[in-house]
Amino acid sequence: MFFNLVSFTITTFIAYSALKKFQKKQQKQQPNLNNFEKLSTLGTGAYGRVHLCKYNQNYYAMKVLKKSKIVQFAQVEHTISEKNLLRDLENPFIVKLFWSFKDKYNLYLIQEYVIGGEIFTHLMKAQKFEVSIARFYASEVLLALEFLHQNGIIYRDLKPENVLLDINGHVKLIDFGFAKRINNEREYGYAAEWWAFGIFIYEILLGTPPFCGDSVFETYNLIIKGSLKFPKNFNRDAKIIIKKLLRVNETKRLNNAQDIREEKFFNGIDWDKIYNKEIEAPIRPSVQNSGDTKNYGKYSEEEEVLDSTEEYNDLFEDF
Ligand code: ISQ
Repeated sequence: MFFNLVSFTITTFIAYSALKKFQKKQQKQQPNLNNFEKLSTLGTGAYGRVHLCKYNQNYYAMKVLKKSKIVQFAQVEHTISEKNLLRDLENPFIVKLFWSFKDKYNLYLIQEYVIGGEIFTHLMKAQKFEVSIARFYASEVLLALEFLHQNGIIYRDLKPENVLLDINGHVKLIDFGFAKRINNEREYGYAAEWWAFGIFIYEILLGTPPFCGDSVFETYNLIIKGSLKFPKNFNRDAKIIIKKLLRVNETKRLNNAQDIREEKFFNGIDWDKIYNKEIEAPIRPSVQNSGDTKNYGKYSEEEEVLDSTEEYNDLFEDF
């Protein structure tokens, strides 16, 4: 009788411990598609959509990439690289990737939901930003690019549409489909990145990009001519830094973060405070709750067309 009781107690204890261990493991395990409640569309692109979604009372941005489209546009390498890069990166100004998974039709990237929308939207509303506002955004973007370059990565897609604002108005870079790992220090891509940074500063100060032709060909010609136009009363320090960043000859171009930080345009910037988000942002996005989508455009919620691509399955093994 006594032994029975002991054995019962031990068995119960073991079973209970096993159950607790299982529950803990379950909690730790990565969620799957069924765990996410898909809400409205935040954006659309050639390869798929980004949806607001909810999991465990929290909101996320779910980027859904159609395998068939990725194959059609020869973007298999880019999407796998986007996932791997984002998974490895941690920086205050870069969107966080929480989980990724795939099914028969799609690839899924579950990223933090950046509630303030694109800086582009705020720029269009304001038409252009004052120098002090542009300087703030340029400072945060510079730190993001500097971090990427220090990690041997070139972003290659800087534009106001890819810079989002968080709840407090600080920037978050999204979309790492074009980003590239570099193994050569003296790589030409860094100079091209800082060129894009010059375009970014120009665009947020004036509301339009500096080189804009009626066709790609015309735009290209304007770029290689490098003839820049500034309005009469344009800020002097801004003009100087933009000119240095947009020099056609990349060997003469301002092309490293340290030198750029030291330009007069950034005079007075406390870089540690910028990094720690201790400088109050100039625009605080207006939101009603943590799942508010008012800072994003409206999209029709189309029924998904499922075009199975099982034949491509091995292409996405590394995703
Ligand atoms: C995060 N929040 C909102 C929109 C997004 C779009 C793409 C990637 C991440 C995002």
